[in-house]
This record gives sequence, C-alpha cells and structure tokens, in this order.
Amino acid sequence: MKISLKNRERIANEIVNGAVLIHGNNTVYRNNDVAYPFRQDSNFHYLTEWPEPDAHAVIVVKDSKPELYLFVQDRNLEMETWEGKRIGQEGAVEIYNAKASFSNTEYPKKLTELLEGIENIYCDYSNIKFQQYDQKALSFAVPYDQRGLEFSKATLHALSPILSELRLIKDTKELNLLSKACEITVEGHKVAMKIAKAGMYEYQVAAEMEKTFFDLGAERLGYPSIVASGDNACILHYSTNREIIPENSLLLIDAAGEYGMYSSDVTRTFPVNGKFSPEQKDVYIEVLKTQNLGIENVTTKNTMRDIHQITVRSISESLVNLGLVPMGVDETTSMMHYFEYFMHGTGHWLGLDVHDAGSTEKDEEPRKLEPGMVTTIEPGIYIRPNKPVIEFPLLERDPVKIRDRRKEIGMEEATKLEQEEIKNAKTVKHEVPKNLLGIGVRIEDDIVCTKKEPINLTKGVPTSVDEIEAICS
Ligand SMILES: [Mn+2]
Repeated sequence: MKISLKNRERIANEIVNGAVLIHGNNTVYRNNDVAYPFRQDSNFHYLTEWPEPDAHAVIVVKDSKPELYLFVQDRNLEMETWEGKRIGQEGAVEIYNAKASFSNTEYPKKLTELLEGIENIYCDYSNIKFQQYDQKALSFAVPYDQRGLEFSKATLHALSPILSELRLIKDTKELNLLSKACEITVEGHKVAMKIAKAGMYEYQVAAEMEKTFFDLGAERLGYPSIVASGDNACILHYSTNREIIPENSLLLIDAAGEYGMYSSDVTRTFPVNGKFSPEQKDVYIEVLKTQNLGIENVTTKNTMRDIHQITVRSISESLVNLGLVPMGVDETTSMMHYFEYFMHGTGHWLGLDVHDAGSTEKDEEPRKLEPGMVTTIEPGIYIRPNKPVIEFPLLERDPVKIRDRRKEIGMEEATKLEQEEIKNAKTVKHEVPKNLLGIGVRIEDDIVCTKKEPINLTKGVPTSVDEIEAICS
C-alpha cells in the first residue's frame, strides 16, 4: 500500500466529513528557460506522492473515507519530448489511486462541483496558491457570498495544524525511508572523514561526500552541505564551502542525503590531520558528553524543552570547565551566558523536511515525546574568533519568561524591553582563553523516540575521539 493512501486514511479519520484542498509545487525558473530541480511540496507528497509539478488535489472525505481527485499536467507528446515523461490522468488513477483525475486546467471549474454540499473545507489559506486557485471558487462555497444565492453552510478550516500533527508521528514505512536516508548519510560522512586533508578546498570534500550520497541512491541533498573548516565552523549556516582547509584545523560538516523524500541531518566535527590538538579535544569531549546526554533523554518521559534544559545545563558545566564564562554553572544557565557559545536549539523534528512539521507544544504547553517522533540532537560550542573579550550582563534571564512576555506584549515591544534591560544591567568582562578562539564543534544525530530506548539512526558515523582519530588518519 502506498504511504499516501494510508496518510489519506489518517487525515480522513480526523476530518470525518469534509474536503481537503492542497496544491503541489510549480516549476521554478532559475534563469531564462533553466529550471531549478523540481521537488514536490512535502505536504502534497505526504497526501498524494504525486511527483510532477503544477498539480492540485482535492480529497473528499465522507464518513471518514477519503476519495482523491488529482488535477495534473496533460499528456502531451511534444512537451514530453522537451521536458520528460508525464504520468497523465490515467496514471493518476491507476498508479496513484485517484478516484478520478482531470487536467490541471480544469481545477477551478471542477472544484466547485466537488465541493457541492460539503460543509467543512480544509485548506492552507496562508499559502499564495490559495488566493491563486481556491479563493474565487470558494467564494461560491462559503457563507460570505452576497450575490443573492442561497448561503452555503461550508466553513473553512486551517489544514496545517491537522497535517503537521499527523506528520509528526512517523509510521514504520516512513521510518524505513528515513533510516535509508540516514544509512546513505552515514556512508558519506565516513568518506569525508577519510579523504579530508589540509590544503583541499572545502567544496572538494563536499563533492566526495555528496558523490557517496548519490551513489547510494539519494535523489538530492536534504539541505545545502555545510563544510566549514577552522573559524568557519563558528558560522552556523556557512555553506559557501569555497575556502582552503587550514593545517591542523577542525572540519565541521553538517550534511545529509534525501531518500524517498525523507531527509537525514548529521553533523560531525573532526581534525583534518587525524589528531585533535589538546584544546580541540577539550572542547570536543565536552560537546560529546552533552550530545550523549541529550540522546539518552529522547524518551516519552521528556518534552523537547526538558531535553534543551538538560543540554543547556550540561553545556554550561562545560563552559565553566573550559574557562569560557565568568561565573558558576547556575549563573551561566540562569543569566544565559551559555548563549554566547551555544545559541541554537538542541534539536528539531526530522522527516520529509529537514526541519520537519509539527509543534513541540500541545495546548500551549510543551508536549511529551511520543513513539514515532524523530528529532535531531545537536548541541554545539562555538568560540568565535572575533570575540576575544566578552561582556556578560549580570541579569537573570529565563528563556521561558522571555518567550511568555514576547507572546503577551508582542515581539516588537518585548525585544525593546530586553535590550533596555541588558543595557542597564551591570556586566562583567571576560577574557576568552586565547588557544580556544576559533574552535567550533557541533555533533548531531537523528534519534527516533520509541516506547523503550531511543534509536540513533546515524550512530554509524564515529563520534568518540579514538574512533574519529582512527578513521581520519
Ligand atoms: Mn539539524
């Protein structure tokens, strides 16, 4: 059974009676007649698996039973000679289990027919395509028609809360695809560790690694590869990869393949000459300790916020050990001094998107992890080369309170207050140990929450100092 068939059944169970309107991605042009490689919209893929551009779908749900109507590109021999094979309407019915399929040009007309008598319509009205394709047809179907016709009883509902909730829990078939993406990614990272040397360009390492991803069946990258040598490791989304790898530097690689539309997400940091310097090793070991702790805590007992609090505490201990902060562990945590060195979250959901759909909260409260949720665990310490002296404000800063205030009075006002508070606070100047400047370490794995122990899908890439030194030398 196709995954999308099961997914339509899942959404039909939620909706019971109604219709879902959803649009695929279009071809996007890069220049002239050269298009960017096409990738289907993740939500559209989730519900249809339709792989071609310019498609629309209507899923009509009656008594929790879904019927798929697909609007697709017409078969056209001339066009297919230029652009490639098209599946066409027959294929939509035979291969993709559509109840009926039409030309995509017929969408507006057929939509009105399909929605007749339907009272609950689920769509993504924040999406530009809603205005483009749906709004006009829906003005006949929802109760703000003022043209003297009989009012419809239809109500519009937001689709994304339901869909992201479904996407958050991965079933076995999805986990199999994700595992395969992770297997491929593991092999690519191992190749990078083996071949990277000082003097190579970062992109040369990327090329060898990505070759392995593609050799092993990846259709594309999950996201642009970050191959950051030396100081570049402290730039979180560095992806130009155009520099020469310096002698004795660390190389931070955050890269992954996508397989069956599912993306892995892995980071490793290793010494290009095969041996950590003492200070590189000091920082590395601290991050690894935190990462292991984070992974262990991917259980149904914890929320993502719990896990972040655990890793923040652990990183704060490390920062004290390394002499990177002026005060003790409690103050480093409560005054958010750790944020100078660990300025991102501990993890994010993983699936069709590298930052996958789903909320970490339910009913405005942090939610416990559940079996089938997949998250990354990726703590880091980045000691920026251009900040040899850091002024730390002596001010209690609770991230939860900060967030709540931002919600309460709005981002604009709240951030003004925050800046004011920091400006007025006393500060303490701290000199960063010189030999640590420019060291950036992140270690990231992909973890499945289960009823029992967490499963690390990417543990095949070495993380221990000994294993890394063995594979790199
Ligand atoms: Mn990540």
